[in-house]
Amino acid sequence: MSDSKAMTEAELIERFQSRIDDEQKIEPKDWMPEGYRKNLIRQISQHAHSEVIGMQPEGNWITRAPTLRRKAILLAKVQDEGGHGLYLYSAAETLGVSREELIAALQSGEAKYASIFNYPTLTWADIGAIGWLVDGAAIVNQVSLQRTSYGPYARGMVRICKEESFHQRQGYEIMLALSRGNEAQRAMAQDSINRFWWPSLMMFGPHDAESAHSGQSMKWKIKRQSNDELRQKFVDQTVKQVEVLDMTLPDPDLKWNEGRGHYDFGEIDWEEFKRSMSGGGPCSRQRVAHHVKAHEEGAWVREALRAYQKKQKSQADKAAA
Ligand code: FAQ
Repeated sequence: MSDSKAMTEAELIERFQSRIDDEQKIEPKDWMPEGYRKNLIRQISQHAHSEVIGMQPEGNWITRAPTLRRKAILLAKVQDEGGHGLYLYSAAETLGVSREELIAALQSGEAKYASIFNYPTLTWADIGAIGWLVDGAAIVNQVSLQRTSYGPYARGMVRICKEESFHQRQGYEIMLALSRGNEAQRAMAQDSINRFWWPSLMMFGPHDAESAHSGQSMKWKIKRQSNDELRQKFVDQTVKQVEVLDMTLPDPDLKWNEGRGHYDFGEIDWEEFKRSMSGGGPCSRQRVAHHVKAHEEGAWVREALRAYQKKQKSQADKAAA
C-alpha cells in the first residue's frame, strides 16, 4: 500500500485490526503483521496437508469398492480431496511461501496434518464412516472458515464446502445402505462408527483452554468459532443422524442436556490425540512414507513442467524482441 511507508508499525497494526473488526477481507498485497502471515501459513498449509494425506485411507478402497457405481463415486471423491489440497497450497503460496517449502515441512514432520488420517480403513464401512463423520466434521469447521479474514482462504473454502457437503452425503448414504442390510453389514457399520467417532471429535483440536493459537486467531478472525463450539455443533447434529441409522455412538456419557440445549458427551482421550498428532498414530509412518514415494515418482512431471515453462518464456521473449 502506498501510504503504509509513512505509517509507524503501531499505526499499521491498528489500521489492520480495524479492517478486521470491520469485516474487510485481507488480500495478498495488503500490509499484514508478520504473526498473521505466519499463523495463516501454518493453518492453511496444515489444512492442505490434511486434504492430501486424507486421500490415502480412502484411496485404499478404490480397487475394492463393492460396485462399479461405488468405485466411480469414491474415485471422484478422492480426486476432489486432492483438488482441495491444491486450492489450499495455492492460497498459502500467496503469503510468500513456496510449494517446495510446504511439502518439505510435511515430509520432515515439522508441519502437522489432521490426526484422523493416521487411522487405518479396515472395512468398506470405514469409507461410509469417513464420508459421514470425517467430512461431516470437516464441513462444520469449514463452513465457519468461509468467513475467515484472509480473502484467498475464505474464497477457497466456499468451493471446498460445496464439495465436502456432497462427500458427507455419499458417506451417509453408504451407512444407510449398510444399516438396512443384513446382520453382518449392520455390525460392520457399527464397528466403523465405534472406531471413527472419537478420532472425529479430535478433528476440532484441543479444548479452548488448551488451544495455543485460538486467542490470537479469533482476534484476527482467522478462526470464527472456537474448537469447543464447533465440536459441540458436530455432536448435536450427528446424534440425530445416528438415530436414523438405528445405530449408536460409542459414548455412555452422551445425553441431552435440557438446560444447555445441547448434548453432553464424554471426555476425549487426549493422550491418544497427542500421540496420533505427533507421528505416533497407527499409520503415521506409512502415510508420510507413501507421500514421499509418490512425490519422488512425480519428479519427472515437475521437471517436464519447468522445461515447458522455460520454452514458453523463451518463445515469448523472442516474440517481444
Ligand atoms: N490433528 O491451538 P490449536 C478434511 C494441532 S480437512 C492434528 O487449537 P488451531 C477433509 C494444531 O495444528 C481436515 N493436529 O490449533 C477430508 C496445533 O499445532 P501447531 C483438516 C491438530 O490451528 C475429509 C496444535 O494442535 N481441517 O478432513 C489437530 O488454532 C476426508 C494446537 O491446536 C483443517 O485443517 C488435529 N485434529 O486449531 C479429506 C481445518 N487439532 O500448528 C480427506 C482448518 C489441533 O502449533 C478425507 N484448521 N492440532 O504445531 C483449523 O480449523 C484449525 O487449524 C484446527 C486447530 C481447528 C484444526
